[in-house]
Amino acid sequence: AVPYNHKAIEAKWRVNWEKNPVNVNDGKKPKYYCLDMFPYPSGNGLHVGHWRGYVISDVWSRYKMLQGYYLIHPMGWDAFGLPAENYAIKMGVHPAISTAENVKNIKKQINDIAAIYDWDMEVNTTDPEFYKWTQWIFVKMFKEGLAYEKEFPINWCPSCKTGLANEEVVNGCCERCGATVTKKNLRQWMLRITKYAERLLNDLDKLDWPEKVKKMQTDWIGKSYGAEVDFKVENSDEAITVYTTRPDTLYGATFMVLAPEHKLAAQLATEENKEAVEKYIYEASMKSNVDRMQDKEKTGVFTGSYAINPLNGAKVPIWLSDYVLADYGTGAIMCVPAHDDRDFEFAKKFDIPIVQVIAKDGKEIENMTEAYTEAAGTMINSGEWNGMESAVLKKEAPHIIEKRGFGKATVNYKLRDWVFSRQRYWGEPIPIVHCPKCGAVAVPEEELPLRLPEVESYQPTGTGESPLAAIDEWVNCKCPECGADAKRETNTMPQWAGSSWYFLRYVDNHNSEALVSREKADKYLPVDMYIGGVEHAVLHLLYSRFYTKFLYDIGAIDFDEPFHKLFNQGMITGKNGIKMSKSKGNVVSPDDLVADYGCDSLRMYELFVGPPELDAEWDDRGIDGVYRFLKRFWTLAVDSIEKDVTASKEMVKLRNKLVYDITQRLESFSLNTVISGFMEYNNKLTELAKKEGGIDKETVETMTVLLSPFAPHIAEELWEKLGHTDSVFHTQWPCADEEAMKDDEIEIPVQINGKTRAVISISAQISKEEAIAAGKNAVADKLTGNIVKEIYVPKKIINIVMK
Ligand code: ANZ
Ligand code: ZN
Repeated sequence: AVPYNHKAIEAKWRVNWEKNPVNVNDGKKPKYYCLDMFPYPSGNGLHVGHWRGYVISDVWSRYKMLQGYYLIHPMGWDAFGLPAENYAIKMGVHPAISTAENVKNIKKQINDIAAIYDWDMEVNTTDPEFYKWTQWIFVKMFKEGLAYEKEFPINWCPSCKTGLANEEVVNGCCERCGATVTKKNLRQWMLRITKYAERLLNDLDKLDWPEKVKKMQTDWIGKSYGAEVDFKVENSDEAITVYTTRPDTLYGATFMVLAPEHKLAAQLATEENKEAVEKYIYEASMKSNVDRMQDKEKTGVFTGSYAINPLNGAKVPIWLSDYVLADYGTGAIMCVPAHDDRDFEFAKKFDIPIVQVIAKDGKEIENMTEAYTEAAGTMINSGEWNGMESAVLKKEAPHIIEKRGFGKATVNYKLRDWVFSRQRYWGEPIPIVHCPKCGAVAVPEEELPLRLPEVESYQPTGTGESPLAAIDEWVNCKCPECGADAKRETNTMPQWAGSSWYFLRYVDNHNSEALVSREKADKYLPVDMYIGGVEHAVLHLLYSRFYTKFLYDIGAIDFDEPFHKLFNQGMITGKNGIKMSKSKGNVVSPDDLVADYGCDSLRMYELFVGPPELDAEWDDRGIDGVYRFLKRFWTLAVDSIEKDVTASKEMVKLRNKLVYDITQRLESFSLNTVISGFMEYNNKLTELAKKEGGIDKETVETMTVLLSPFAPHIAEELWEKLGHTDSVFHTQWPCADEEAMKDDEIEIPVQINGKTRAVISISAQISKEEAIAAGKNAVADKLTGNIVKEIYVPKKIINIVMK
């Protein structure tokens, strides 16, 4: 037979597919939307790690096409953000120019994967025709009261010289550059994502997402039930409201701590504590939230004032400490050192009494060495609550407190509003005008897009103003409402802005009237399958859900969750599990592998390296195994096509098992075992072919179709050799005939000491052990003695010898 020539075959089909695209919308097929997380067009090029996700999504897409769907499988560019801007600063090239250059290069490299993207749908977040709608969404949010200004100490990256959202701070460091995050008091644009907290939490139930990701979002939203309790300040009219999730421990509150930023903090200081208190407040203002929460020695200062525990009238000292955050709960807590770790540590350090109120086995602990933090046990030292189960009381206490009039039951969320402004150049200008009379006014919708102007210096100023602030002719404008002299907002949006809704735009990417027409949205959205890295589990996926819900609420679309199913692929790493990166010098380029083995082999090898959801270490050498498999199947197929063999019963059975197994593995996303399955079945087919002089045409066809999502070029070539004039992707994914898969059944007698006691029917292919087990099972009640021998004459008889 003609040898397998991957170069010629792949070149041929690229040209053919270009001329006759295989994914066609006939208006009758149902749609299937399979989306990749769109890339940032960096100048570094694609390595074999990048291929993995694209191959996974392409395999899934082609499989869906073969199941009769019209495929929506677009690609675009998330192109605003720091790398392009930093490059501009270094090289003096406008970010738009370097971005366009990078897009061109990466697009070429993505084409090498032979993924079936519909480039007519391409979007780029930096295109004014795209960001017009990013700005439009902001204006709508502003008009709905969801975008607002606030001055407060935000997370500040001193290296990127910009503010960051909470989600962008990882262990106290900038998610992007790793610098230690500090605090800066700045006027910010905020998005009221907290208004959606409950829906964002509840609707997770609707989603077919990995449990791990759902849990991360659940934890991030952080819903908790508790109570707000009012403590009167002694000798004053003031009261302090604390937020607690453990109102059951109220009798154990031996002190109280306020965040240094609490509005009463300075005021509570008595004359002799004044100086220490003011110094402490100043020092805390210089630290970041994460610094404050981290495990290190507690600091604090006593104000000199006392509060009254409303339940038992006890006098509790009021302290300030930076372990209490200003923007969580009420910024003040009641401290129960016996049952909270941080309070325990604080009480030990400052010698404050510790009163145990929950006893695990009804016994009070002599000398507590650590807090007992579980809500399990009976109440002690708690007046009328003594003897109650703490778990029960935990639920009832908020209502008791509410009834007695010194507080109320509450629900609290960890989720904060989204800090949405960045003090950088390369982002969407926030479409707001500041008017001395009207305040913040939205740029009229018909004037969008508000284009990003050219600047001389992209350098971040570090002052908290973006470089746009330096362009007078852009900044100075007229108020859209009253016509007075006004100034433009000079902050830009975070990179997440465009990626929060881009998936809606693909299906109507040239629409100048709407971000997507309702007609197209109804027809082609939402996304059925979303594929990308797990690093976006909170940030991008939470923001996208928020945007989608907002657009649903204003009637722009008719669904309120963007991504029905989510798959997170693991990373391909270099040796020893180290992330592939240019700086580590361990990047494997796909180019040589494609040249030596072909695109089909590399695609299959990307899947063969391990379970797709797990990280996998790359080793070039393994690709040879996949390549040899393709060569063997090619030879078997081409030889068989020439011969026209009739299928035996065994061949039909093997063919159907093949379909059944591969489909099952594919459906469960076990893509690495699909590839090993192909290899195993190819061996079995080859064995059988030796006996029967080849494999029949239908079996060749079946294997070819099954292989086509994985190795589209070779499949298309064989499909043509099989005599088809249409693309393999226009046929149907085969269906296993379960009847034909069944092994032949035979009836055989089961004897005990030579006497037939039962007749059972078993598969002819069954092993000796299985046959004997089935036989013993059938006569179990008669096996009363010691079995000395078990005999199985294949397909004839089972005999059990007993003493
Ligand atoms: C008394 C108490 C007793 C508490 C006890 C815990 C255990 P989550 O579940 O994370 O919402 N807290 C409240 N506001 C705080 C703030 N601004 N900064 C730091 N800590 C704050 O945690 C709620 C608990 O964290 C609250 O319940 C409060 O301490 C503390 F045995 O109140 B608890
Ligand atoms: Zn005005």
